[in-house]
Amino acid sequence: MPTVNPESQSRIGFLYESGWEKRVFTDKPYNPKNYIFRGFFMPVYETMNKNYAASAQAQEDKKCIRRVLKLASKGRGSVHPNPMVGCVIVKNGRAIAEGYHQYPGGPHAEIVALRKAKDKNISLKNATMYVNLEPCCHHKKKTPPCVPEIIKSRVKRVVMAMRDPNPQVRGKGIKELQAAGIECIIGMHEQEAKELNKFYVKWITKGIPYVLMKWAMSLDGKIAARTGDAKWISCPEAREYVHKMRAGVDAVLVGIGTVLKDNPKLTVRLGEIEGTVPDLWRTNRIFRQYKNPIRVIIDPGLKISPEAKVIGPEAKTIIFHHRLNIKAKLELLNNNNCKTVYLQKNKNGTMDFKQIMRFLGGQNISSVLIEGGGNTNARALNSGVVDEVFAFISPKIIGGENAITPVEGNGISKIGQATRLKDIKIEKIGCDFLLSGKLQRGNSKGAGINQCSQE
Ligand code: AOF
Ligand code: ZN
Repeated sequence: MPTVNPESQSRIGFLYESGWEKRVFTDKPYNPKNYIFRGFFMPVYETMNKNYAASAQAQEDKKCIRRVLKLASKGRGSVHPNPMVGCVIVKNGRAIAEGYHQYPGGPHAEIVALRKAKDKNISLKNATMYVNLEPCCHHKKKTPPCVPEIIKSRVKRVVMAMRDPNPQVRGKGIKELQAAGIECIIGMHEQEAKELNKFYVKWITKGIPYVLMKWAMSLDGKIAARTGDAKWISCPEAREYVHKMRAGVDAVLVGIGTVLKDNPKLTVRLGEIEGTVPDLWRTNRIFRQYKNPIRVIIDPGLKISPEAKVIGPEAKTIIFHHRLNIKAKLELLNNNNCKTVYLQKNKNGTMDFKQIMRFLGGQNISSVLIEGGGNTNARALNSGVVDEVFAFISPKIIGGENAITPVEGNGISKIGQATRLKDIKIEKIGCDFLLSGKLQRGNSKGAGINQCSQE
């Protein structure tokens, strides 16, 4: 299996450098108001003064939070829709226990670390707990809340990167810790923490998944030759990168056009490797490092064949359609690891991506990778559901006015109306380039691409 440079995964799997210092370590005279984070109702500035910022303690805290973020990221692809959370407990300058949240329903990172410390019989009096997300305090969920256990452990401080945006927590965990006399420091490496858990943050606050869109094109902007042949525009390393992206999301979405043309499987094919993630899917007794995403097909006319490779035991498939009176076919599909979902067409005569995303969010799907053809991509962009675009660019020239491009439809009439990306990154992946960026909000609808045909 070819290896992928871990550095090249920064957008999907690794960290950005901190913006935290800029906000907290200022040269301005100390003013408590500067240290109250916007919208937060509790003063957390006691420890955010200049003395703290310049202290060896602050440097130590930052280092530990960086370790916590790394630990947390080990849960990528297996904890969703839960957040990735890591925890380190430090006493007298020594890390005595650490852990991370491994799978939904499993113990939270704090509990894993607390249990390890307990096994070692170490008193946590005067210890500091580091965690990238505010500890949970709510009930009516799979596991008991962490805050009471943290209070019982008698740690002195809890340093965290960000508040939990879950409306059931959002500051209440901190409040309970502070009420028990535990010092809380909030906002350390906050930007990285939010980036790490961007799927969770969007899903838990908006109820819809974070949407990535990926395409692979030639230097002249074609995703296939005029005959439809597309195997392979991108190099093996770039294709492997896409499999890693699939392994990191909850669902992969394509239109029926792609299914009929390419008959893809849309599974993760990185080999079954003995890994650290338990066999959540109970497919066999071998530990799998990667899970397959749910496959989502937009198929208005329900043209899909039950023999298609996107249907089968390897992964679940959700098919959105608007056909009535086809009971036999629906039964056949539904008995084959599929869920068929009837959706009304919208006023443009196409399926409403917003509705699709709301449905998927309701199924606990917190991230979707769109690997559509040009029409699916156009409609998804036009509906404003896309958060981030990944364009693999291969140094090949295909040519041909009938060779399709990554975003079809009518397009815009004025360049000023173009959909823009921000936070651009360019990476070299094998012999291809990957240009990725987030969609600028308020400008995410490419005008005119709504009139493309249904794929
Ligand atoms: C933490 N540490 O490791 C995680 C947290 O269903 P449950 O019991 O796993 O609870 C999920 C919720 O708990 C999730 O929505 C988020 O608010 C919090 N996740 N919190 O302190 C962790 N995974
Ligand atoms: Zn918890």
